[in-house]
Amino acid sequence: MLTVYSEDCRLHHGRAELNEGQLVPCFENPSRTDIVLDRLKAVDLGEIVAPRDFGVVPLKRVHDAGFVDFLAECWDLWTAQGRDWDAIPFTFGKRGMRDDRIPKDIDGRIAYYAMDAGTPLTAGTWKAATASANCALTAAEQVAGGLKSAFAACRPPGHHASIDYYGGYCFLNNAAIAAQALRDNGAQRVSLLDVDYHHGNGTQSIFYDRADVQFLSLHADPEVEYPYFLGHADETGSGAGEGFNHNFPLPWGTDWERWSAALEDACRRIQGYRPDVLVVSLGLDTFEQDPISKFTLSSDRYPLVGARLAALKVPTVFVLEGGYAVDDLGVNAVNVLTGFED
Ligand code: SP5
Ligand code: ZN
Repeated sequence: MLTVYSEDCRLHHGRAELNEGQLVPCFENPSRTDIVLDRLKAVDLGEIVAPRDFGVVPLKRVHDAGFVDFLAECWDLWTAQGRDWDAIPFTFGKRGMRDDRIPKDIDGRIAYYAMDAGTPLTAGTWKAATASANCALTAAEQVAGGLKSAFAACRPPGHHASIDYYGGYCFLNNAAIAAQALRDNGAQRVSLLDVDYHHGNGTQSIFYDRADVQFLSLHADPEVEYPYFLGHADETGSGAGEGFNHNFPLPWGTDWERWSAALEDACRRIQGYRPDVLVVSLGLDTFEQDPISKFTLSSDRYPLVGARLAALKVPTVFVLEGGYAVDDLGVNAVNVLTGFED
């Protein structure tokens, strides 16, 4: 399988995130894709190519233009205040406040555009986030051009980033950007399956009122897990998009038996939709040893995930999302891909 990766993805490197009341080293760091790349090379999965630069136009097809411009200039505005630590919000707009007004001050603007205090923005974030989106766009372009599948080894990840906010370690929604580009290049229907442990709130929001992109997500129940405010089963789409959004919230401790039953359900819905192309938001934080997650999938299950997706017989773009058990992330990600190819 073709892999798309850029060394620029390493340039986003937050120092710390707020976790359980403490600033701790970021779970989402450059070693994640290093280990994925090492494993890809070890099993000789296929060619690894650098992405092409698509510019900002495809980013603004799914994201608000002011939001994209803010991500590009945030670090300069932050450092202009004499700061040299990561940019992190310390407040957020809440119910009943004027949450649609964009403040002038940099701390106010970060409060407006960020969804959490776990996603530091650093000197290299814009370069890394655009490189990450370009990886997804390049993989999508290759699949649109006739490849059966391709893997975008993206970081930072993307599925929590919505139309006009970032968070959950995500800045630009790589999978959504790829899905929109596939639509713009001739695909009539795109299915976007999100198997990350966390609900893909950003992706859901981007396509919620549309019938041309079907969104399906298997994730920990938002009653008990981040992102808390989206991902319930009764979120089925709105307007023209009614019936094209499918959430499968699952309890803490979900094992392979329960998880794979939900995957089967999702796959049947994909089959019924008859997509021209499938985009998979490939999070590996469902793994039993993941440090921030509570599902119990073991490494030997991931080839079965790939095999089930291959049985759909739809051209497939894999986009890397979460997964923080760094030592095993390479094996688990590549297990899905080899399971798909076998
Ligand atoms: C792409 C992706 O997987 N993003 C995940 C972002 C999760 N950020 C919040 C992590 C919180 C960890 N603390 C767990 C406390 C549970 N009560
Ligand atoms: Zn996740």
